[in-house]
Amino acid sequence: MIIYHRQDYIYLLCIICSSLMLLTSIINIIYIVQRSILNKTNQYTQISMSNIYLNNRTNNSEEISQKQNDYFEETYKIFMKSSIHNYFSRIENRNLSLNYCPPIPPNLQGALRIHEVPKNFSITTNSSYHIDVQLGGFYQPINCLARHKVAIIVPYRDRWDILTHFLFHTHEILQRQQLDYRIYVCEQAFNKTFNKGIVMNGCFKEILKLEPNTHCFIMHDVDLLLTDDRNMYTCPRYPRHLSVAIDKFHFYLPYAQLVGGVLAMRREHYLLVNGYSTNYWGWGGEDDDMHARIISKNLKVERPPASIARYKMLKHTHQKLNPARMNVLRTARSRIDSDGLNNVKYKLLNTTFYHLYTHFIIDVGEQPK
Ligand code: BGN
Repeated sequence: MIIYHRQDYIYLLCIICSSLMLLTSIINIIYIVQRSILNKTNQYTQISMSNIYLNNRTNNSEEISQKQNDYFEETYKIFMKSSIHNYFSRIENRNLSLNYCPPIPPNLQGALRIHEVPKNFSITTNSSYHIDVQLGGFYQPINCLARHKVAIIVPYRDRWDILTHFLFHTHEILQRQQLDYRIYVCEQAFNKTFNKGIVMNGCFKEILKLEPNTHCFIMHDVDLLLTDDRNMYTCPRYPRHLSVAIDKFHFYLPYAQLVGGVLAMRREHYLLVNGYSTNYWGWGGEDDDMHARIISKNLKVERPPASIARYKMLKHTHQKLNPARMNVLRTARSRIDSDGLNNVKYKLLNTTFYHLYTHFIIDVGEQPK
């Protein structure tokens, strides 16, 4: 029989104490390293717009691709830092609470007023107005785990004031809805005829490269401001048309097939319908084509009640009408599987992470003669 002396117990106690001290030091070191990474990341609030687009609108493709490569590296480094930041903040969230956010967010306000954009608000510098939004227009609730990972796709060109107002207004609402979201501004490069379908498909593909587990996509016209935060930016069972009642249309849905304005779709549905058609050059028709795709694939279009799906449309100059849109629309059903995500041709010229949005610049190529 082994007999333990008093001395043995003292040794054992000493060993336990020193192991505990070692463990505490390791935890401290990990914490310090984590904080220093976070501090460094915070210094990178934005990177400037690409020379490719702003200063040098050249068509020389070699020059562009060299600059694009250099620029991509710089952007990528910053993106990696932002990912580390996001990763740690996710861990912090988990530590705070393991619970999912409640199904109905508790702080919704209902009908909202539209506020003027403050004079000192800028979307290219680090904004002091939406301090909980992280680099790239990214947000996760602080006290609970979001139930939805949402990408807001904003096809865009040439409407700076409107984009400013949209970002100022929309971030607050999405935070109150307790979503894990990121706003992507997808800008068509150069002064070519607008092709919203190519821009949205390109954007969808690029988002899946950046955030592969995004499952909900909301295609959002930049000129629409939501005026009731009970209209949830999530993706239920079927595609959901969210902009039912717009002030410009006297809060009345113009026709039952309309899915333009704001449309929420699950990733698998966007893939199933092969995204948007790429054949609409200029204003109009691509959304009606999307409706035909949704119905052909045996999906339905849901709508929230018009009493909460309310929007204000900001005034803007109109895009050039597409005179061929009716003819293209006639062949919508026959093109579903051959025209869309699976054959879209575009070039991503630049990616920039601003405080309030991730900015893609997309070249849609030439309109066929
Ligand atoms: C429709 C447009 C849509 C647009 C809505 C609302 C067409 C196709 C020919 C019928 N459709 O008329 O693209 O979203 O108006 O403005 O032009």
